[in-house]
This record gives sequence, structure tokens and C-alpha cells, in this order.
Amino acid sequence: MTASLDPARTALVVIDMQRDFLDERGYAAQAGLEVGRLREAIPGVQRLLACARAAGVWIVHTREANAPDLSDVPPAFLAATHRSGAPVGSPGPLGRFLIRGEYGAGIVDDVAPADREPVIDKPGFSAFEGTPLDAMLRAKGIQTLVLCGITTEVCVSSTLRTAVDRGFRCVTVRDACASAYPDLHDAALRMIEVEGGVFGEVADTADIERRLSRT
Ligand code: C5J
Repeated sequence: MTASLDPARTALVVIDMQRDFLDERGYAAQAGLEVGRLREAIPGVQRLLACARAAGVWIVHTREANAPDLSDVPPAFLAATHRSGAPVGSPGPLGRFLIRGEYGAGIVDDVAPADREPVIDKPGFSAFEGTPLDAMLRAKGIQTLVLCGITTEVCVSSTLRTAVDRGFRCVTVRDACASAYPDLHDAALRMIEVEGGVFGEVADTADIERRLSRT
């Protein structure tokens, strides 16, 4: 049986559930990603939000959102988005792709942050890079992160790896993450548990519900 989660020492980190990834008019669709596959994370994230809120777990949401002058976009990502046909900062029906303050950079209504749940704009892939996330977690005495959101192989994986390096225990939730590429979703999750679980644990939403309700 897996260990219970201490709500006072656990944070739910909801990564990049934004219109730019989850709406057919956003960045991901323009870049050729299958948005329907990314949307598969929504029901799991909704369940995690519900059980975390009920258990009093601290919740933080992230957005991949860059400065309007593009000064903080990682150059390799900027170049990649030009190759994929959806350059960061270029105009789309939801506003400029992946730019802070634009409608497309906002979180979809299905998993909207509640009042008092912080929302962190991150310029890169890891939610720790160029953000106050680490300081916020330490100020709250958080030791365990439950990670969900999109995409499994990019921002969830980058955030997870940084978190592990920084000493956090991590649980990544299989059915509350998604990728446009099912093989990469599976591979990213398999990598977590190599060598006895170097990047922590993989769990299902139902496991998290059970473990939080036991506390
Ligand atoms: C990407 C993300 N794939 N949130 N962002 O560019 O994974």
C-alpha cells in the first residue's frame, strides 16, 4: 500500500492548462499538435483539484507565458516555434501566442484557479526557472509535490526533474497529464520509475484521491 500524503506538506502543481494548449485556436493547434489528446488531462486535473481543495492541500497553477517583448523566451524554444509555424508572440485568434496577459495564455475555465490559488507565469519549461515557486514552496514547508498538467514530456517533465534536484518528493499523476504523442507520454512516465524511481512515483488520480482522503 502506498503512503498517505500529508496535506500540510503537499502541494498540487497544475502545469500550463492554458487555452494556448487546450483550445483549437491556440498555439498548440497552430504548431500542429493534436489538441484533443492534450485535453485528455482535463478530467483528471478536475478530480485532483476537487480532492486537493477538500483536503486543504496548497494548490499552485502555472502558465507558460512570456514577456510581450519576447526578452525572456528561451532562444531554442523561440527558434523551434518558428520552425513549427507558431512563433511565440505571433498573433492568433486568442491573442499573441504564449504571451503574458493575452487571452490564449489564460487557464481554461474547466480547471480555473480558485481565489487565493496562486498562478505563476513561467518563461521556460521548468516551473522553477525564473519564478518564485521554490521560495513559495519552502515558505509553506512543502515537501511533496503532486504534478499534473501538460505536456507530460515537456513542461511536466522539466518541472519534475528540477523539483527532484531541489529535494522535493514528487508524485506525477498519469491520467492527469497529457501529451499530443501517446508514446512520449508513456515514455516520459516510464523514465520516472527507472532505477527504483529516480524521479519519484507515478500514480493515478484515484490513488491520490484515496491517499488524501485517508488523512
Ligand atoms: C510546451 C508545455 N510543450 N507546457 N509546453 O511547449 O509543455
